[in-house]
Amino acid sequence: MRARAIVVLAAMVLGAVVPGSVDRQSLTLATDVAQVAVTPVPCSTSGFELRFGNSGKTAVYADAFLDAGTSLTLSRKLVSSYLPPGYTLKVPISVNAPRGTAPGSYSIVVKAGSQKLTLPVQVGEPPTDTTGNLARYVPVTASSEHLPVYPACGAVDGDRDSEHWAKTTGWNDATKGTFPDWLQVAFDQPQSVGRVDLYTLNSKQYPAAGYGLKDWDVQAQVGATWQTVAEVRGNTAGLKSSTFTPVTATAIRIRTLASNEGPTYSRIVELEAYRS
Ligand SMILES: [Ca+2]
Repeated sequence: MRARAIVVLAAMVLGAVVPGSVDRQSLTLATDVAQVAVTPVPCSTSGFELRFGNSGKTAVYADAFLDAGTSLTLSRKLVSSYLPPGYTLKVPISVNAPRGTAPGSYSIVVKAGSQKLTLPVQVGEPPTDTTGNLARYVPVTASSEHLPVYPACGAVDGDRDSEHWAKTTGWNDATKGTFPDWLQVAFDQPQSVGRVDLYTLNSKQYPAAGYGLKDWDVQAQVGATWQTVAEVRGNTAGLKSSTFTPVTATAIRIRTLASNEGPTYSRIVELEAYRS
């Protein structure tokens, strides 16, 4: 203790800066791009790399604060790090815009010490589906998500290929052994729906009969109430198409009841909804 006290005292006498006392003037902020373009769809992969550096001669602990206002969502709003002298930390930041975000110019402001950086963001028009699939590009939610590789948005990304499983192109819940789970898509305005196609996991390694969804209900939100419009039981196929008398729905939900693997997980590679 005595030796340490002497070292600290010596540092104070010599005017040295010990880590923790931030030399705010030495912090640097930069990005790898001059602007971020964002498409307001689920699973959008827009973003940038934040370069947070220390140009000083002493190590610092420092924070960078990111603010995107209320329209955009960021994967991180705070980057806290130890920054050795001359070191630049590179942090990937993803940027998303909810469906319905007005196309136009936005910005992200990053602050660290006395430094401030403004990064322009351009939000584009949402893409238009040309296949008649009402679930494509619309907001999707789930009872739980097994992140990071099985997000709910993977079930509406247009990729039906089970060989891409575990690469964010399908949904897997996060409550092993517990059913029911649910996956839901919500429309901008009421849509007439008469058919729902569900692609469950069916790869060479993980065939549907062993790992796919076995039992589920197809439900539609009509007005304020949820109606069960189809019941699937004992499924062993990779694709199950459910047709029913069309309903005018604001949302479609898959309520999962059982997997062919037994009490494990719900797995949906793609969910599609059509008028008929
Ligand atoms: Ca998919």
